[in-house]
Amino acid sequence: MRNCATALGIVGLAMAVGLGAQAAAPHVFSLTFDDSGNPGQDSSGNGNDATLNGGATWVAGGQSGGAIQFDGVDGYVEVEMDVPEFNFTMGLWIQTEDPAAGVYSVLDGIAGAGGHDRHFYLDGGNICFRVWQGAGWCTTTGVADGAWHHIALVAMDGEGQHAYVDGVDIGVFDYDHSDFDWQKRVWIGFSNDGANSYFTGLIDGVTYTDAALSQDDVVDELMSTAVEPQGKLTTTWGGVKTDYR
Ligand SMILES: [Ca+2]
Repeated sequence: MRNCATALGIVGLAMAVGLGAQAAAPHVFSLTFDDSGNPGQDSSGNGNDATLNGGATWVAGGQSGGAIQFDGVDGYVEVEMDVPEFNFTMGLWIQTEDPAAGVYSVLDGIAGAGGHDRHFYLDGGNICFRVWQGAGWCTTTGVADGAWHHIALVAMDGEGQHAYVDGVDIGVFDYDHSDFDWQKRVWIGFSNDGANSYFTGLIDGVTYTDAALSQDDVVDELMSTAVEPQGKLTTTWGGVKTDYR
């Protein structure tokens, strides 16, 4: 009986922890760009604030609240930190008409000097990814139509990569983690793998999460970071948004 009671206690504790954790995914950083006075503020609580560099400027009209506008020349947003190589999820909202833009990457030195990895980039308008030592891979999903699209990549140990656009599963790839463990910074609005390395357009709601999120979590925990009560998305995801902290 005593063992049974202990087991029940553990189950109860696990449920409590589970319930407590459901409100927010374990973001390494979460950038909403909503504060014009401090646009790089990390809202994850981890203090991994971003800096705006070159032709990257804050604008009021984002996917939700403010966003960052990138000039396609030398603009990028940087989070200078080490991020997980295993069981991670990267996500962000983009609005662009450049079919060959670099979008998001993890770098050693400035602009990828010394190594670069975990690329989001466009090729022929379609969203592509590369997690080293896996090869680059492209989906057949176009996102360079000038509309807002949410893009997420999940790397799950033993499973592989899953890509999502606007919450829809749009592709898988077998390499399940990154071997690039000497990186020092994350750049938003840039990828060495894009023919145009620097992004042209708007980016909002950027997350790096220390977990391989499910498709439901991508919708609940990533897309909602920037969803406001306006337009079509609210109708679709409004019930979910109220759970986000
Ligand atoms: Ca925003």
